[in-house]
Amino acid sequence: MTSDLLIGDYAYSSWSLRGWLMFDHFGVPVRTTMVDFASGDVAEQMTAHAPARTVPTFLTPDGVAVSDSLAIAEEVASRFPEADLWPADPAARAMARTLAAEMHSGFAALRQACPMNLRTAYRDVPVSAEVQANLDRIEVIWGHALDRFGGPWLCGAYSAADAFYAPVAARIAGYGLTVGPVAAAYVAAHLADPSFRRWRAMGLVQGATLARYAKDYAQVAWPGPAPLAAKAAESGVAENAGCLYSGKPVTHLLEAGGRVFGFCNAFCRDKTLVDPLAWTAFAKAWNRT
Ligand SMILES: N[C@@H](CCC(=O)N[C@@H](CS)C(=O)NCC(=O)O)C(=O)O
Repeated sequence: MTSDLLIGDYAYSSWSLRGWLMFDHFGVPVRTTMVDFASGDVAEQMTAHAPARTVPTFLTPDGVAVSDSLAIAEEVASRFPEADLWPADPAARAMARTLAAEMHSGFAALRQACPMNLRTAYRDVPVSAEVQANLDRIEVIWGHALDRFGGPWLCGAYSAADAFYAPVAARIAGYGLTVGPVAAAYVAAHLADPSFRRWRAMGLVQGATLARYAKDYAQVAWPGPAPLAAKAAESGVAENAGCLYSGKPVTHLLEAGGRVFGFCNAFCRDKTLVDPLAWTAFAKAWNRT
């Protein structure tokens, strides 16, 4: 059964990214509906699901609106135990829950000063004492967990704790904040993570650019791995007979490395051309010789 998740804008909604990663990164199918931040009040757009009033909100098949990322983690973990959201090892699980909880209730200065914005990256960003204290604490807890459980993710394999820190990593990278080599490697792992890249790719092609998230700092290129170069094509014959994602008739084309691939709508073509190899079906087709 497919789950339903209400999300905010891909580029700006850090809590939505966390909620969505609880599904996407763990292979739990999810159908998303966007509550558009450009269209006014979030709660007003969610009156059908009241008393929920924030995104992400997981709509359970039995009619509960689970409207908090930590609760979503627990509900997905309970309803889809085979997804292994939390580590199986009791010590790693205890640490993962501790880290997720500290993120969920903490780091207000960093969150306030550096709102997530996946559409740009900055340099020479001033760092207040409060933000530096948050960064210092983040380095301590990340370093402790990575050392104890051996990485590459906080508690070994990717867990819900990492989903909670994905937007933190995006802020550190996007605002060019200085951290030590261990934390920097963990941030880089998030930027290279295909799930994170898929979310960001959707953020670059859907939703308005909102002035309220813009900061007046010098902008730089996004610091993640360089994507495979691709562009929209007006003509050509796709290698794949049906859309790479739906199997439906091809209406939109993408060209990469002199090869043409087809999709059944503009959004799926466009999200793919931003970062083609983040998309499993594209990567499979690309690697087919
Ligand atoms: N504690 C909530 C926070 C959710 C939250 O604040 N979401 C923001 C978007 S990132 C929101 O819906 N804001 C709309 C509003 O507060 O009106 C969680 O963990 O999910």
